[in-house]
This record gives sequence, C-alpha cells and structure tokens, in this order.
Amino acid sequence: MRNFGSALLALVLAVGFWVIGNTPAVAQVDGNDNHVSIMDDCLPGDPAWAPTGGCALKAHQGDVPEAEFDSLLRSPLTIPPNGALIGHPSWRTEPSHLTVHEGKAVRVTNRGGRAHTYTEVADFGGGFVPPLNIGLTPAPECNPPAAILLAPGATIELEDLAPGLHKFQCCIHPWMRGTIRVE
Ligand SMILES: [Cu+2]
Repeated sequence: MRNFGSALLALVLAVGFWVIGNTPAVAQVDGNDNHVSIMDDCLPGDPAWAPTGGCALKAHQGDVPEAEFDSLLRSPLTIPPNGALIGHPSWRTEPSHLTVHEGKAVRVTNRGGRAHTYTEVADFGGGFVPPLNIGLTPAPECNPPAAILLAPGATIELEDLAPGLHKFQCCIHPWMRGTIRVE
C-alpha cells in the first residue's frame, strides 16, 4: 500500500511537471509596468572599483570584483580569439525586451552600483570607453554630450516613443542592450 502511495505520488508529480512543462510561455506584453532596471552587481568592498567611480551598492548587494569583470570582457572562443566583446552578464538591463502601448512613458532606473547610460541608437555598437569597445565601432549616438549618464539611483523617463522597435544600449558597457517595441 505504501509502495502504491509512492507510485501514485510519483505519477501525480510526473503529470504535474508535464503539464507545467507544456504550458505556453507568456510573452512579456506589459502595459502597466513600463519600467526598465539597469543592473550590475559590483562588489562594494573592492578597492579596484574606486579609480573609475567606485561601487555604490550596499554591502551584500553586489559580489563582482573588478578583476572578474575584466576577465569576462573577452573570451578565447571568438574569432579572432579574445577579439570580440563578451562582457559580464551581471551588467544588464531588465527586462532586456519590453513591449508597451503607444503614449505610455517608460521609466528607466539605474539600480546598479556603477554609472550607465540607456541610449537610443540606430544600430548597436561601441560606446565612449574605448577599452570596452572590443571589436565594436562606437555608435554615433554615444558621444558623451548626447548620451545621458545615469548615476546609481537615477531615473529617466522615455516619452513619446513612436510605434516600432527602439534599440537602446549602455554607452559605457556596450553589451548592455535593450529593445522596446511600441505598438
Ligand atoms: Cu553600463
């Protein structure tokens, strides 16, 4: 009887997982929460961040030392080896793709501990920090006067975005990319 119960439980779990596994993914169409977070996880206690602005996260909020950040800029598995920008995945935008209704503003907040930009570009490219542009031509929109620098905690609002697909990137860390579709 106990074996039967275990077998039944296993069956129920298996069916449950099958059902969950076959549920269609829900696309992110989010008309009420038009908010993009710019994220990083710099390690606040690492003095190596200090020369380039420090890390404004609180203790325990970030765990990436500067040396690790540097080591993930490149990968030997590129053509040529180490010749293309990869970048630490913790430097990111969330969500990386957002669909909004026309007329809705999108708020963008820097929740990381480092400075970033969220700059609209015609084509994704490099930024205004040459050592971080490995293999990329700078995007013209990333000239410092045009690219608005967002200090940690800063928020901007993107208003009057025209229908269509908009491309945004960080002009410091060019692998931080996002798209907003306005419909
Ligand atoms: Cu950035």
